[in-house]
Amino acid sequence: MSGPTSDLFAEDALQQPIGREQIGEQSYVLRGYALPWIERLLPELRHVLAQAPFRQMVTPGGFTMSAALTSCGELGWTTDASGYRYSHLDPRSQQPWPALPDALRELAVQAAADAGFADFAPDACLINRYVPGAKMSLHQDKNERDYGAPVVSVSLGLPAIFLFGGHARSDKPQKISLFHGDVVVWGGVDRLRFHGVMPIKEGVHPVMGPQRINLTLRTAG
Ligand code: MD3
Ligand code: FE
Repeated sequence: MSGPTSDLFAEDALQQPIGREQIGEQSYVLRGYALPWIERLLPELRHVLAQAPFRQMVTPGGFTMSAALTSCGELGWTTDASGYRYSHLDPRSQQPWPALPDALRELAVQAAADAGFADFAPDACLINRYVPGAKMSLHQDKNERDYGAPVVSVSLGLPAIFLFGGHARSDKPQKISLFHGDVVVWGGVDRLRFHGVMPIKEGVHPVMGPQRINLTLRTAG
């Protein structure tokens, strides 16, 4: 058989729908998954950023992070001298974080379901902005209450090389390229794996300009 039906699967033996790449036991890259949502997402993102602008945070160890960040949703992620944590108020404005936008929530819930995680209920979205040269060192995400819930990320703008390590910091990470519109879902046994982002290369994205923005949705509370 030929045509669109047989083309649904990139590799018959693996039974992977085209555009879905398994990168861990319970982790998938959904290539271009966010592209049909982009026209709704970008105005939502602009609205969030007007209320809660990007800021560079200082880690408890005294280092200024090269990625600038902000949040939306019930809980936002912050760091200062006393540690990393989620909070209901933006420390900059002393106001609640902007609400989690509708299209962003729908996209994340559908992506999670397509990757095998039904009933994802995100309450936090961390937004990272990387200019060329910015990176994120290898780390684990351990501030969320329930590791049973997956993490869904949406990549926008300049490409990145994502580092996907193991459960020990010393495990050699795999390198995975992420492009504008890619969505990644991590969960289950992969939820506590070390991960990071290599320094972003110089460039100008036709839609997003000279930056990469990553939206990470989680169940934090
Ligand atoms: C993999 N952000 O915000 S995607 C982070 O591209 C973060 O901005 C990166 O790591 C970025 O914490 C990577 C998000 C991500 C989040 C949680 C994970 C990847 C993960 C948990 C386990 C494995
Ligand atoms: Fe992380």
